[in-house]
Amino acid sequence: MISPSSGLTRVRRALVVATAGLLAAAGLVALPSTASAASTLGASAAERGRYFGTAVAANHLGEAAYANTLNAEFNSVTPENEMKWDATEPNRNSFTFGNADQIVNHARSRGMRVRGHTLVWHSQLPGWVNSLGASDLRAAMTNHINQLMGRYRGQIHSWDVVNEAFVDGNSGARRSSPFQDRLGNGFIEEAFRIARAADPNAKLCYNDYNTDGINAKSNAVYNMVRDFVSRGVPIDCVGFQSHFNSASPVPSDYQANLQRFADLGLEVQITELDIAGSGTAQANDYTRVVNTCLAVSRCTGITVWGVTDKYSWRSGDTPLLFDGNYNKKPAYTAVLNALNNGSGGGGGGGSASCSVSYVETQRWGDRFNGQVTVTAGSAPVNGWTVTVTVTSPQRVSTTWNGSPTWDSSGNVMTMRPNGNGSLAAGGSTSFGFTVMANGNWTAPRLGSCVATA
Ligand code: 9MR
Repeated sequence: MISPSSGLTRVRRALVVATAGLLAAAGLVALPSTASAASTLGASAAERGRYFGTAVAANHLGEAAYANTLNAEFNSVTPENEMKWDATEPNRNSFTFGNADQIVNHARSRGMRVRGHTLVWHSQLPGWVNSLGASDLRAAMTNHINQLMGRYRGQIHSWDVVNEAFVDGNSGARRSSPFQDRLGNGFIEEAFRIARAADPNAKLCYNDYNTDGINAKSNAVYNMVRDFVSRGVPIDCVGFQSHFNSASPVPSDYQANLQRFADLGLEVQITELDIAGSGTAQANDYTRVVNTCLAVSRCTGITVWGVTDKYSWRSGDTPLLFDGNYNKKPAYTAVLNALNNGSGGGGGGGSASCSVSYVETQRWGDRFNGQVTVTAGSAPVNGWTVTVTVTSPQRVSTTWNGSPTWDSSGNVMTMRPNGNGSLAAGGSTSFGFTVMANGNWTAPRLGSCVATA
């Protein structure tokens, strides 16, 4: 869903670009020959139509080096803790907005945008919320969303309406919380409906971690948001926190995962990025993340979870772009280069692209065969990923010329090459499958083709 304000922003941006082009043609301004002119994260991201943000803590804003780095480099901020329930409503219907106001004012007076984080979350909940029965809890959740979103109405570009509602692991199950346990599965949908009315111009996001690659948890989120989209439940975006370390590295199917959510018509945002480590390895991982967002046209921005290693929530680690003395790390340079389309190393993205087409090749009384052709763009590709979604109660009974994995519903097949997936520029390959119709003859839906260089 696209809010009127973002539509206007886009039109305005297009006009600015067109005007600059005319002036340049008339020799009135010098336009950079590439997008590499910008020298800060925010400005470089803006040239790619995206924001580059950071989590901010109000109690550090008085530190000159912190504020200077923030002000120079970033064009979006997320209050790290100041908008959470325990910070804003420590006692029922008694709201404290001082620290959140400080961050919002700091950001907006300097032209930075603000992400709201977070309205409904199992963590950092004051004790009184835990002791409410269902109808009181529903009233409290409604009031909390209305108060928070109402105070900052029109000032927040995206809100994390619900945060981390699914468990880790293979079950795809919901996490126990007062909301889940007392209001049931419908609490997420209820929260989004309340949020839409409270600030119709904010993008409404579901946000979670360990959902960055294709796995049981991200499949569960995918199924939920696809259902929301199909039933008109108001949702605009999905946040991928992207807290990475050696146990949870940048996934190889990161882009394919973001793309499948984008293919639902939703924005995707990288919301809490940090990557444990240092030096070149860390820089290369950051490059991959930036290239992933740049390769997904609906990926509208990246937020790192802190300005400096000095204050990272991962104490003892160095997961951010500025070191403890606010020096730019190799990871910083890698991010800036990637945003400026330089060669940041680490691969991913690049100019490799592919497209897909579908044809039904045969039909019987109870089933049909489908064939998907994958065609490389103007550069060679080394691999590709395509999602194929069938409509329940259809079932895919067999596949050929590809290596499939399935989501927990059994409706979404993620197909990758069987062995060597390289294609020459313009080259193509096909895979096929049989769909048991079970009375439903709807054609399968294809996600975008995602290529690796
Ligand atoms: O960075 C936040 C840290 O200062 C808090 O102590 C912690 C409390 O739960 O929350 C951290 O931020 C989390 C974010 O709100 C949601 N996703 C995971 C983040 C890191 O734990």
